[in-house]
Amino acid sequence: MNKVLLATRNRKKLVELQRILDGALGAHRIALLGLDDVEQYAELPETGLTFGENALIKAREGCRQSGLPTIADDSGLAVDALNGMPGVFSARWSGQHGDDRANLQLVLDQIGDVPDGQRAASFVCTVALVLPGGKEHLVDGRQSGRVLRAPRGDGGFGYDPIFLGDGQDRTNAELTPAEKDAISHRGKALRELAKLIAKVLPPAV
Ligand code: ITT
Repeated sequence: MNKVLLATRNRKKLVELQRILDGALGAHRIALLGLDDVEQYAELPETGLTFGENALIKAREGCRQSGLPTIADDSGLAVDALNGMPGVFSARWSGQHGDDRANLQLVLDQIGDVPDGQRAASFVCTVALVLPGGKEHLVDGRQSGRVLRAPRGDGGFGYDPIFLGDGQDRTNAELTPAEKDAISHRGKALRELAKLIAKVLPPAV
């Protein structure tokens, strides 16, 4: 099987990516390694102003350090009324990296005066694949919807409890993981990634 590095320390992400890619790849199945499975190196700060720039920063460095084809993703919530923010700052919008409750509460407060018809937002995920020969690929996925006025549901993570996808009557935090994968920005991007991997990585035994 081809070994591919996923440049993250987030174990949940590794499991999720392996699950979605296994389902989509068939004969091209790959073995995903995380940053904890390869020789340690100092990670670069995510200084990009777009999801693609940040995904490439992580994937290029992972590939340079490990010599393996490397995948990295960056994702977040883009709120129309906030000019696309929190965007690349989604994980640390309230100032505290990964404080989901504080982050979503700040967004709710910031758009408290915005009427229901103007609360459109999208989850966006961009995935980079960098190959040892230097070739670079980007794929992305988007889920459109709107921001509610109060959180609903205990599933998912991040901004899921305040996000109602278009055509849905449950927030992303009220969906099962499989239901979320089927319509989410990450699910869409990863299914595109699977097609790309099947094209650019030769099948290995
Ligand atoms: P890394 O270590 O891999 O960078 P991270 O937790 O920083 O993991 P991301 O950069 O992919 O994860 O996500 C940025 C933030 O965007 C994340 O912390 C959430 O606040 C938000 N987000 C991304 N995808 C989401 C989803 O599916 N549901 C809810 N919030 C999401």
